[in-house]
Amino acid sequence: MPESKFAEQLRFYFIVDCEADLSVERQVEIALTAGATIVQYRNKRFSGRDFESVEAIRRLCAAQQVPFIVNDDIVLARAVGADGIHLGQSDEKHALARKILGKYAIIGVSVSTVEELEATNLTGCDYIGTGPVFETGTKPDANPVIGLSGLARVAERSPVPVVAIGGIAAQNAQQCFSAGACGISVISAITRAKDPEYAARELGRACGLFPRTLRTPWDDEFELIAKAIETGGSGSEFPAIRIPPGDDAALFADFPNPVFTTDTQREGIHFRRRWQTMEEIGQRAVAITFSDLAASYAQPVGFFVNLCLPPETTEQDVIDLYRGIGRALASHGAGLGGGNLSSGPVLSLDLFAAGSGGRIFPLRSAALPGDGLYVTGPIGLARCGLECLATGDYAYPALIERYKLPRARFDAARVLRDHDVACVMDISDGLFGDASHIAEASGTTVCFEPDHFIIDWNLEAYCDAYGIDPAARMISGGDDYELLFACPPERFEAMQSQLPGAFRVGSVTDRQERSCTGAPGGVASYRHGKP
Ligand code: TZP
Ligand code: MG
Repeated sequence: MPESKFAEQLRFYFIVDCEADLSVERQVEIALTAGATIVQYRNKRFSGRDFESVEAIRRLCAAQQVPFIVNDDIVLARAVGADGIHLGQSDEKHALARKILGKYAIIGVSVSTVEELEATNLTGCDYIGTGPVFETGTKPDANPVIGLSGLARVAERSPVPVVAIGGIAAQNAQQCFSAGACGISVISAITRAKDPEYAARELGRACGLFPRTLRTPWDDEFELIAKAIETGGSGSEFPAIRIPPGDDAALFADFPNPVFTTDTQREGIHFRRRWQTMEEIGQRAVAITFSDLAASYAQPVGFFVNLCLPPETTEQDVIDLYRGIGRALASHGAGLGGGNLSSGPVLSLDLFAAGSGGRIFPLRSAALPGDGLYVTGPIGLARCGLECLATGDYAYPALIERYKLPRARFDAARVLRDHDVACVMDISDGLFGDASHIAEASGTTVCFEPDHFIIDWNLEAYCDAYGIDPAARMISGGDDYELLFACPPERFEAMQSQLPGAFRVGSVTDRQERSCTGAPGGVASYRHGKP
């Protein structure tokens, strides 16, 4: 199995010890400081009283962007917002865990021997924990010791990365890696050591990792807002904003045809912090909000952001986020009008943008039977990029880039506007869903024509590798933020040379029974609230 980014995250797998003298929070601090790459909460006697400490550990891990796994208890994992779950052989709960924790949760399963490996259905499982490799006093009911040879046999046959467990310490860690383990998992080597900090540091070194300085949360809200605004650009250099952030409201200069739009980005639903830097999250937030302005033929003028920050957010995080926002705003000649900070359970951004509209305001309802349906560029890529980030497959950087940093298509919008295209929207949820909006609003039916699709070669390579139908992915995958528009075919021909990358995706007909036809079977778009 190729060494993926995900396999690297398994390198130093620390499991807490609820029976040790040291508090579990302190254990996790020590392990993270030493470079631990993943942390598991394991408590065979869990009660509600422990919940706060589980939350504290999750926050510690989140602040370092280290995945946090809960052992065995799917409900606890869900309640605390863990990144994944580790299940034993006897649990047989993989499918249930996937259903409850969602498709991006990390799922690990204990597998001791080759016989067990062959008897276990690992579909949907991301890694296995294999051991005990050496004698351990930590798990009284552990299976017999399998030794390095047993580990090597499992590692050789396992379709997923293997984490070695049981009696592992700095002295024997390298032997486990040589036997084929992607990671080593430890409890007592740290929690029962005479000097836990030293033991953890040695383990980190044996894993080839560097110690890290733990990031600490922010404490002075007003100072932070001031710094963040300074980083993001105060807006004062933009002529449209006469009084920039700092007062109760921003004063804008008059601008023609005011257009306003709003959007939301929430961690766990729209993005995951461990996939993106804060700067990228900020840049993406601006791009997707401005994409609605582009689809409305409006030029961006101002941007507002209300941030909800979970306790693990650091001052540097907020500054980085504003740097991303500022960079994206500057590239569009727009300024920050203001915003707000509050605390909350997950990182969330409520976004608002003001723009100056053009001579026409395109509508979803303006599609007419006889029109062709077109997109301004490649679609389906962002969804694949999102999957790459979730699985740690870094072989498709163009797809990942597309998800992380979409572009609002003002350039294409200008061409469409100059040719009086009256029906435009941006593709956020996916072609199927967004074309359905056009069909519903205009009282027409959209018929997809996969034969006309231009398949991007990055998408094709990914779909080939994963056995996906590229046309189906182009119809269902969202987050590309290309523009979708309807117009007579002659009009498209007249502007095609100015829209490199644009292509036909379907036709508009009189209303039939359904909004959309011609999609490969079972294809639909992402819909919030729908499984
Ligand atoms: N599963 C197999 S061995 C083991 C578990 C949970 C205990 C590992 O603990 P230690 O202290 O690292 O040997
Ligand atoms: Mg939109």
